[in-house]
Amino acid sequence: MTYETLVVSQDASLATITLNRPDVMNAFSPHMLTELHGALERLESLSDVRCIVITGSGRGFCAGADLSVTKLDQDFEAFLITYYHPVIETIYHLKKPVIAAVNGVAAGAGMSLAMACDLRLVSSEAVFTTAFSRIGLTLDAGGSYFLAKLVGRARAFDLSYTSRKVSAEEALSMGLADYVFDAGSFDASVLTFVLKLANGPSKAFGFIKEQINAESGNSLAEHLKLEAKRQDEASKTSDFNEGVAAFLDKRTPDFKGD
Ligand code: T3D
Repeated sequence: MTYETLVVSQDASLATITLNRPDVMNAFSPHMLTELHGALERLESLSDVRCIVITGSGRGFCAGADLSVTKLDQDFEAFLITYYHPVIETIYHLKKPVIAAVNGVAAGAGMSLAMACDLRLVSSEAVFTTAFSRIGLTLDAGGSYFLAKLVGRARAFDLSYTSRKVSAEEALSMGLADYVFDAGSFDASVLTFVLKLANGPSKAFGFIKEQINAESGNSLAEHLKLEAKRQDEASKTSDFNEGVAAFLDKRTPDFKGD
């Protein structure tokens, strides 16, 4: 499958989506958003894909909306619902780890995309900026939903009101980044990390994602019920048997994802 605005590759159980409009720091065009949604849905449907990485080509991760093509008089509500929401909701509900490898600047809806992912592995040279308020906009594409959860309410106000640039180290200190890897060996560090997820107990990972996402909307009683149900399902997987056998044999488990 080929794309005009993305490079999508698969190596065994690991799939990588590279946003590929480097001249504009991988800013979103409607076409790129449509392609990104299509690629995510396709990778979701492939049972041999067990982890998805989203990254950017060139020196940026994603600079948000491509301001050279954004129509200032467009119906923004309809536009966001049509092009952005399917991407963000697919990442959020996709029952596989979806990891942002933030290789460079993440701005506006590009930062929202990174925040919608399960984890952010960040290059030491990357920078985050909400950017929206600098051009008179509010947050979108899940930006305000995820930002407040990740960094807390006061920092979310700070980063959104000021649109100031946040370095990788500061992002790490406030929970916006989960790991910072040296820019010179970023790709290799990301690969080492994500291979563990791509070769992990994939059904359990899917349940973990569902449970962590459901936590804020559930009562404790509802959540305990969900955990018990999913634990029963996890206990019936081959990977559970393999995990226990490996523990007793004092060896590394060889999870197959089923
Ligand atoms: O229509 C819709 O999609 C509605 C939804 C809107 C949601 C949004 O995302 S609104 C927010 C849009 N994004 C921004 O406002 C960010 C704008 N860009 C910047 O603030 C800066 O460029 C960056 C902080 C991202 C990077 O700064 P820097 O100094 O590292 O690079 P630069 O020189 O500014 O940019 C490099 C090139 O990328 C440059 O092109 P050139 O001069 O080399 O030909 C620049 O124009 C281009 N570029 C960067 N961001 C965008 C962009 N071109 C189009 N759209 C961009 N967002």
